[in-house]
Amino acid sequence: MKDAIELKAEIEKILPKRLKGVLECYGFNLQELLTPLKWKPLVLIIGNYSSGKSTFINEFIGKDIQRTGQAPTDDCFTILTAPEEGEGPGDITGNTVVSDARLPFAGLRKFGEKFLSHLVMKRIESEKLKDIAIIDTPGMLDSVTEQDRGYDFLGVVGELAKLSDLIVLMFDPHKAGTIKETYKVLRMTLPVSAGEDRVVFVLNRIDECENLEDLVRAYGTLCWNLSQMTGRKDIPRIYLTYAQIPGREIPPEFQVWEKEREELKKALLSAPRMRLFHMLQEVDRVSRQLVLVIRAMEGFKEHFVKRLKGFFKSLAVTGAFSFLLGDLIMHLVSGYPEKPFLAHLVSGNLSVDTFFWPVIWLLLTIGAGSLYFQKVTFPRLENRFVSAPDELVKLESAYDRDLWERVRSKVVGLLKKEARHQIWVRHKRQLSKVERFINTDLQAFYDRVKRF
Ligand SMILES: Nc1nc2c(ncn2[C@@H]2O[C@H](COP(=O)(O)OP(=O)(O)O)[C@@H](O)[C@H]2O)c(=O)[nH]1
Ligand SMILES: [Mg+2]
Repeated sequence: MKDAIELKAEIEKILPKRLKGVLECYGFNLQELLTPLKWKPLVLIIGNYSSGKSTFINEFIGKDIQRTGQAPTDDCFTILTAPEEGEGPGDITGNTVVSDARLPFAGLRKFGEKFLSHLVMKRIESEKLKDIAIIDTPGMLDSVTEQDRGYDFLGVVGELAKLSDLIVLMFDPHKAGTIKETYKVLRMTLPVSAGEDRVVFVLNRIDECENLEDLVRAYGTLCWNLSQMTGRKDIPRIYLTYAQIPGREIPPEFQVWEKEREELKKALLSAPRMRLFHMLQEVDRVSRQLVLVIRAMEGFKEHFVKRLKGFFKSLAVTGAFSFLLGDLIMHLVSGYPEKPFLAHLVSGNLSVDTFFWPVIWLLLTIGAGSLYFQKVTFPRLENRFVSAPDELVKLESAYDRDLWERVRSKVVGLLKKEARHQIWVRHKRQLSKVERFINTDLQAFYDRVKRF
């Protein structure tokens, strides 16, 4: 944990030093990047109602804190943690939680008062909760009743998942796989690179299976449902667990799984280490998003330069024409001036005065041309890429394509707001700054975390 705190401090110091200017240049917010890294490592526990989430948490802490029961007993999101130094135990309301600048939960405010009245933080004296916080969640119900909650339940889960370092997804044999929606939210909010390593799957309450045959069937169903949801061909590890309920005999053939419960608890304690990876992945992801935005802006600049060159070429041609022929046309239309420039040129009779009209025509052409470029050509270019930003970058990997999805709107926003400014930015220099950061600083951090 000490290493984690040190490393975090270093990242927080080096990020602004290396990237602040670049981030700001492209509309990224450094603070936004640092928020998920605030405070303690977080463990989020989600799953069906009465799959045994609260029972497991109580067992982990060693105290009966959370209410448990067969019916959907608890409809609150509860953040459980030990009090900070100088603070006592007690409950803190949702409103206070989202207002506390030391905590990373400010982003939850947007889900409204109704949600905030279902958010609480419980400060409990517990050694286990010193270095981590656990979030207990109300169970998922079926989708019809989901709407009755009065707030965007899945939105909240997604927001919390983004902040969490470890996500425990708990099922029970009766409802193995009814949380497809949740899984979709998880996939959408978690960084691609986080992969599944941040998600732990648990099939709980296995003691309620009649016999081994029944258990194998439940396990098979869950695997099937998971593969449907994840699209993965391999099966992730699924912890098979049960709680020791007083007065309930565990059939001997199930006792081989007893140790899985302990392993799951150990996995929770690995959250601080996961936090380090999470932190680096987060920084990694944003840096790579930044790279894509810079490449898009460089792409835009290149298109602009190409247009500009074309513009200069045609300006040179029309300029030469109007220089030579402008006053000739005037002469043909109105008889004035008496002797056009071309006639002077042919007779070799040139003086400063003979250049008056050609220069006027040349300046007029340049003026009109620039105006056209500014008012017509440039906005057209801008509009073209606002409606087709994908043409700005070539995406080589699936990872890049996924990142691009998340920054596309940012690119469009930049084009709409400050396309003219972006033309003057030296993107290549900015790009090499970010790439240097990814390849040296970030790599060094990764190497260190791997050694922990
Ligand atoms: N048989 C059995 N019952 C369990 C197990 N875990 C929890 N329960 C019971 O299931 C009910 C729901 O548990 P709870 O922890 O409230 O579920 P939650 O809604 O997911 O928080 C309670 O009555 C628990 O006693 C288990 O592993 N085996
Ligand atoms: Mg509960």
